[in-house]
Parts: sequence; structure tokens; C-alpha cells
Amino acid sequence: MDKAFITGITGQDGSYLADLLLAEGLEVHGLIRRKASASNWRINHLAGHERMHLVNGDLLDVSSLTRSLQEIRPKYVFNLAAQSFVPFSWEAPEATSSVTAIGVLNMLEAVRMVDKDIRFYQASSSEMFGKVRETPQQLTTPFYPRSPYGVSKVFGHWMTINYRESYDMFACSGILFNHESERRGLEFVTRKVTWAAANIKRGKMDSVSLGNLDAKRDWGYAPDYVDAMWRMLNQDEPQDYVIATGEQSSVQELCQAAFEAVDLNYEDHVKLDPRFLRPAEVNTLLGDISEAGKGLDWKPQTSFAQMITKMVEADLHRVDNNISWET
Ligand code: NAP
Ligand code: F7E
Repeated sequence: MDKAFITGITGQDGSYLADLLLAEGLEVHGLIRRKASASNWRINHLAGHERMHLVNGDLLDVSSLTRSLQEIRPKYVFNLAAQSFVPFSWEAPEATSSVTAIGVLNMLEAVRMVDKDIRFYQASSSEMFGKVRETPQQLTTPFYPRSPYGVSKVFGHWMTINYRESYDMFACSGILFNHESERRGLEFVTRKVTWAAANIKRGKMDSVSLGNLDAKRDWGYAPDYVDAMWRMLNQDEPQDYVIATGEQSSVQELCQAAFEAVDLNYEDHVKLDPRFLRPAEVNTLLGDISEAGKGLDWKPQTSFAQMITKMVEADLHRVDNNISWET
């Protein structure tokens, strides 16, 4: 039975990837780090699954990574762990760089030392394009990151390519544009807005405060995107890809869609608060997915409108049943 090792298993993407790989018949091992209060809400439904295992460690501790790989001997490693919230990367740039940049090197080194035949996936990001040099963005578009997070992701991206070229490793980097879901963290703008729309509809909140409503993103659905990761590690040759939808919406359009889903007008409930503006903004992102279509036979299955409706419905269900946002 093939085995996969996932870092970041407690995160949005890790949890959906675990669902997918278990459904594909793999044995799944997820790295978790010690936390003072661990809810692990995104993977609680997998507790007790006979092919699901959790292993203790930390991306910052290379010995924990090599020990894990030596014990598990996986065929696939998906490196999804990161400090992934862009605003926090200005508040803690060194911590962000440690995990989001050096953590990638740690994982690559562990793979190189334990088994160079492991197929390795790195979670790269459209934040590397930042102040975009061309539109739409593709693999050859030059990077111009705008945050310590984006800069860290550029390091991880190039390190992955360097290990592929230096050591002949099957190492791939997926440049994924924003992807969201019912399991998205509440601090990210889509979930912040769908959660607010549901609570306002039920009279539990009056308004929501946001920053830049003009920012545009190419937003896709996370379950569609983990399928692209899996396809990437099953190619004949390692190759990087841009994964996106090829369509973009503004934060304002996001608000409109989420509030319309509960028959409300966002203009009555959205407030502007400069605390949510960023020191340097990424104004617009739009991905070119033609290569993913050709090389991976992949295309997104879920539209932006469908995704926002799903997220609002899930949040209404939580509010109606007094369930916490992280359930
Ligand atoms: P997420 O929900 O923030 O999850 C991040 C994961 O990383 C969590 O499981 C977290 O564990 C883990 N982690 C953080 N520091 C760690 C450490 N020192 N050691 C071990 N694990 C650690 O992120 P996501 O949205 O699923 O994204 C997955 C990956 O894709 C990230 O690398 C992200 O930067 C990248 N990405 C995301 C998007 C997107 O739109 N979602 C787009 C492009 C790229 P805890 O539960 O312990 O905190
Ligand atoms: O912001 C604007 C904000 O925090 C999107 C991460 O997964 O995707 C994500 O990064 C936009 C920005 O995501 C608020 O200024 C307005 O322009 O949801 P976000 P992000 O920064 O694009 C990339 C691809 C990743 O790799 C990252 O890991 O929305 N915005 N008002 C706001 N954003 C937030 N969070 N909160 C607001 O109140």
C-alpha cells in the first residue's frame, strides 16, 4: 500500500488532501506539532480511520522530519505546513521565514537524506507574483513578492527547483492561487465575510469591518486544488504548474455574493477599517491555467459563486445549530 506523509495536515488543504488520499486507498501520515490547546477540528472526522496516522514533530526540527520519514518510508511527501496568513508575516517576519522558507529546506533535506526517490510536493503561492509583472500570471512570470510571506514562498519555490536539478529528485512546486472552503480559517477574507453574512442574517452580528475592498483575487475551491496536487505527483516527470480558475473577483464582489446569498445588501453591513489595510498590498491576481489543462488534465470544478454559496450555507448551519466556527 502506498504511503503519503503530509505536513500541515491540520490546515485547510491538509485536511482535504487527507480525505482525497484515503479515498484513493493510500495510508496517510500527518505531521502535527504540539499545541497548548489542540482542537484539530478539520481532521476530527478522520480519527479512528485505520489508514490515518498522526506523527509528532515540527517543520522547524529537521530531526523530527528525518525520523518520521525513516519510520514511515512514504512514497509521497506533501509539504503544506506554513505560517500562511499574510498580515501576520509583517508582525512576525522572522518566525514566518523560519517555517515558510527554511521549513521547506528542512523537509527537502530530510527527503534527500532518507530516500531520494520520494515524490515531493511544495505548496507555492500566487503571493510570489505580488506586484504583478504581467496578466494573467504563468510559470514564466517574474516574481515580485510584497510581504515577508511572499518572499519566504519564493525561497521555498526556488529551493524545490534547486533540489530537483541538483539531486535529480522528483520535486514539484504548485503555484496555487487563493483557494477557500467551509474549512477556511476565519481570519481570511472569504470566510470572514461568509461567517459575518450568516451571523448578521440570524441577528447575531450587526456589521463586519474590512480593509481594501478593491483588491482582486482569482479564488478557487480547495477540494478542487488538492486534486491538482495529487495529479502533480503522479506525472511521469516532475513539472511545476500554476493552479487557478482563470477568473477574478474583487473583495467588494465577494461581499455582494455572500450577502446576496442571505438576501441582504452588503452596503448596509460592511464597514471600512484601516486596521485591515496592509503595509504593501497585492492589488490583483489572475492565473493562466492553460498548462494545467494540458499537462495534468485538470480544471476547476467549482465556480466562485457556487463556492461562496456553499460557504454561506455551511456557516448558516453552524449558526443555527450553535456550532463554533471551527467545527
Ligand atoms: P493553513 O490552513 O494555514 O494550514 C497551515 C498548516 O501548517 C497547519 O496545519 C499548521 O499547523 C501547519 N504548521 C504551521 N507551522 C508549522 C510548523 N512549524 N510545523 C508543522 N506544521 C506547521 O494553510 P492552508 O490554507 O491549508 O495552505 C496550505 C499550504 O498552501 C500553506 O503552505 C500555504 O502557505 C499554501 N498556500 C495556500 C493557499 C490558499 O489560498 N489556501 C494558496 C497558495 C498557497 P497548526 O494547526 O499546528 O497551526
Ligand atoms: O486576503 C483583502 C486583503 O487574507 C485577500 C493565503 O491563503 O492566499 C491567501 O492570502 C484580500 C487581500 O488572502 C480584509 O487586503 C480586505 O487583498 O483572504 P486574504 P491573501 O492575503 O490573498 C494566498 C494565495 C496565500 O498563499 C496565503 O497563504 O482581501 N482584505 N479586507 C482583507 N483580508 C483579510 N484577511 N481581512 C480583511 O478584513
